[in-house]
Amino acid sequence: MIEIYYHPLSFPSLAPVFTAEAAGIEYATKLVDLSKGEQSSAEYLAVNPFGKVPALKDEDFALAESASIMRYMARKNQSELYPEGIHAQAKVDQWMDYIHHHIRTNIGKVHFNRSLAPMFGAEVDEKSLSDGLRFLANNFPAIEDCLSQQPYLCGDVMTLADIALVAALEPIDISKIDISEYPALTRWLADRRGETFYTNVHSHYGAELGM
Ligand SMILES: N[C@@H](CCC(=O)N[C@@H](CS)C(=O)NCC(=O)O)C(=O)O
Repeated sequence: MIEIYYHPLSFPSLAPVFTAEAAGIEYATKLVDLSKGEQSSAEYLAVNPFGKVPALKDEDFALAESASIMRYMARKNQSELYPEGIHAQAKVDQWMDYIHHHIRTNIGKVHFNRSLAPMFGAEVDEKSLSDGLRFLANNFPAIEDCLSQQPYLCGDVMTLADIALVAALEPIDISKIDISEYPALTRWLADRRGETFYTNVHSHYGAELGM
């Protein structure tokens, strides 16, 4: 059975977990306790040499990087989440890249400075915080525009791109990132969070740790 090494507060980790749920793939999660530095243990580095979560093990095959893991699982199971065809897959890839570089990275900046730094006594970087908020304001409109015209990022059916976006948006509540000025995105997120691929994992981000 596929094993997904993860931490529940790591939103990159949640993307492959949501993918496995949405694709109906049997999987087990293995907690990597980042607070204890388990990501740097020799045992874990043998699975993910980058020392980060998530990682996947499928028998003897090990893989790092959330987007690569998502594609691997979808391809292996011929899931419609990564529809066949060079153009269809390129569009999914396009949105996954956009979400990774322009949404997830900037949510990470805001989340770190508003939630994680105070939680762990780290220094808040005000410039990084304001950059994150500014870049999000620049990049959310493209998503709003897309979702106001069609039900999912790549058209009429859910794909890996949508799952990547759900995972990227996980910390917005705890880190008070307001998306209410984007009504299509707000509605879309509420709908996705009501689906079993999400509710089978948790009720909300941080629920596993009583947050
Ligand atoms: N590009 C990677 C990012 C993974 C990542 O940054 N994971 C963080 C948790 S969100 C991590 O493991 N940090 C531990 C460390 O850097 O020591 C992916 O998408 O899988």
